[in-house]
Amino acid sequence: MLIQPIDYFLVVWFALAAMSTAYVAIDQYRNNPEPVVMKWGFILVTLYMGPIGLLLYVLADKEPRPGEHEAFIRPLWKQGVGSTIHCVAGDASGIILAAAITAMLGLPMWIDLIVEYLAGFAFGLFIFQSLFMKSMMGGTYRENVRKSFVPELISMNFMMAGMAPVMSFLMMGRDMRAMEPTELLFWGVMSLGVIAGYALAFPSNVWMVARGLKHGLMTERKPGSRFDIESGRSKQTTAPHTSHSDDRQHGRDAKSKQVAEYRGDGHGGHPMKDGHGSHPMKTDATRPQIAALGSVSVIALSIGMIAPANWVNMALSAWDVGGIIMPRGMIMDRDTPADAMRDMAAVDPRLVSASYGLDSRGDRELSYRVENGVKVFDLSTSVIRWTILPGVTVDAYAYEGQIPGPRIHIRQGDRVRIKVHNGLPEDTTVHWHGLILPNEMDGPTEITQKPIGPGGSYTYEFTAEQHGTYFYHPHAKPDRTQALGLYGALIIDPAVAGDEVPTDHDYVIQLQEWLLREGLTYPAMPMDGGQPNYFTINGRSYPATETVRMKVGETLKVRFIGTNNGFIHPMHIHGGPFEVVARDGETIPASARFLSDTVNVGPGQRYDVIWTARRPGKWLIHCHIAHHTANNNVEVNGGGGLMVVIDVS
Ligand SMILES: [Cu+2]
Repeated sequence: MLIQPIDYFLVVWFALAAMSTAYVAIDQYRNNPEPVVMKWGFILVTLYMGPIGLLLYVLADKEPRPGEHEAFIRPLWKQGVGSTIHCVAGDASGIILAAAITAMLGLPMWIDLIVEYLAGFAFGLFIFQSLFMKSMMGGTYRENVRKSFVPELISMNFMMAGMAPVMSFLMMGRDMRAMEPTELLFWGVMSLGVIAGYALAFPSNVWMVARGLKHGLMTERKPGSRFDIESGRSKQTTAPHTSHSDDRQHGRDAKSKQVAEYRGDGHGGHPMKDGHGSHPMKTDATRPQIAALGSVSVIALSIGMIAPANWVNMALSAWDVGGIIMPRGMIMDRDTPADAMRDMAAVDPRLVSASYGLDSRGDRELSYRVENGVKVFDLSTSVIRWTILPGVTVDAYAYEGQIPGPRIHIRQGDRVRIKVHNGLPEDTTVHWHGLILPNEMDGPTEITQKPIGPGGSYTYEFTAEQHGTYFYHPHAKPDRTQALGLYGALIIDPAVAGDEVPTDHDYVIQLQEWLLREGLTYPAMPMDGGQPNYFTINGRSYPATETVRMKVGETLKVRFIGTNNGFIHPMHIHGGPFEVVARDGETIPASARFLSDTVNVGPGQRYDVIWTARRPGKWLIHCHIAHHTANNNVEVNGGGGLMVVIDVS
């Protein structure tokens, strides 16, 4: 599923890469006169580098017209391209294969890099470089491995110097889907890494080709093959030499002249008419030059492998954090643990099992059945998409598919049994906030009970001894899971009707903070990167909140519940003071009740207040932190977020 803009780009990229690769593969076999190992080099590199691989192929290697390959590939830069291609084909194949395997095995990033380097070097040396050399120069495989070792080492070092930091920073960046081989993003990062590695390895390859340390491109026209255009042509098709280094080199190689009309040491195509042409490759590079280049390559490699560890936690693996997306602005240090990252990660939109529009409201009374005098409730959790404003949805964790969760409305003295089923991708438990009950029914995970794992169940049973305004919420990672929507009201009517302060209307207000960015929902929390930008009352932001309708002279009981995690919300009602009649479920004795127009509702707190409609009109209930009455800083119809209108007629 495409959930980020980068995903759309990657679809385009890989479609182009597939077409480019198909073209190069077909053209190599139909039209291009070069050795098989080189054909495969370009095919693989085009697979990894997409349209860029295709560009390199047509600019540097593809025979423009029959018979021109030898002359076409002669320029030094093209020879450098060829040399880099067969390095990258081998190295990148090893690195990518190793990256996919280490990710699936859950090895930490720093071990991944070492395994990838070794695999890349082995692939490059034992397969591409040595086979290429052998097809070029003949001789034994072992001999060619020995001769290829130093040039391959230098090239591989630069290749990995480019590829390693790209992998480290992007795989361990905000969008850690890049760590999962099952995600398109993983392959996108690999492609970008190969491009960076290619760019870094190219200059050293040009030099090594120029100095006869590596071979670049060559032409192969096997007698009788479709590329055998030699018969009927004179020898000049096999390219005259142009550079002075050629002449110098040729003096030395005089003995092999009749075999190799053109040296393959860098500047030209090698005719290989018989398909077995071979000649010794001589280098004029000095040992100090090779040693100096080698040491620079080692430094580049060290920087590429080690420098990212200054910023990202290289001890983490794909098993730890693969697939998660972090909020912008979260401080992720080199020692930020995986748990901290998972705690703040976005809800995976692909886990959403149901979507609800503005026509669905939360806080609906939960129905029950009576079994042997016990009220039995079912309460299940799942991942849903919930609409908080027209066109604005959050991906939430919800009880019974609603935000807030369903209201559990019982009577003091009731025996209740609540069967909780966990449909979330992570642990949960339920805590019955403020209730006096048996310890094992209280909910704190690992303290009074084992967590309810994904797909698991747990049955809570207790007798409601108190009455008043309560609520329930998870006590397994509430930092994350309550912030994502797990909360619901628990309203207990008194056994004795006189214990209730009577009013004409009764309205429950459950507060919540949300962090919604770029189509992803993160658990809002008071820390860097976690600050909320949307706020809801009963699962809606103003102007999508409900309107309370009443008449002049009527009374309204507002039950504020701090179901949110992060802020103390100063809840204020316009149109005159209200009377605070209960706090945290406990009714305040008549003599101690007090008038106020604002109550600070902290997380977990409840206030029952009674407001009288003194005058007709529209009177507001709202939070007095002004930012909490805006929707992502936008005010619509006079506000947003934590606002409810009381319409008095
Ligand atoms: Cu507030």
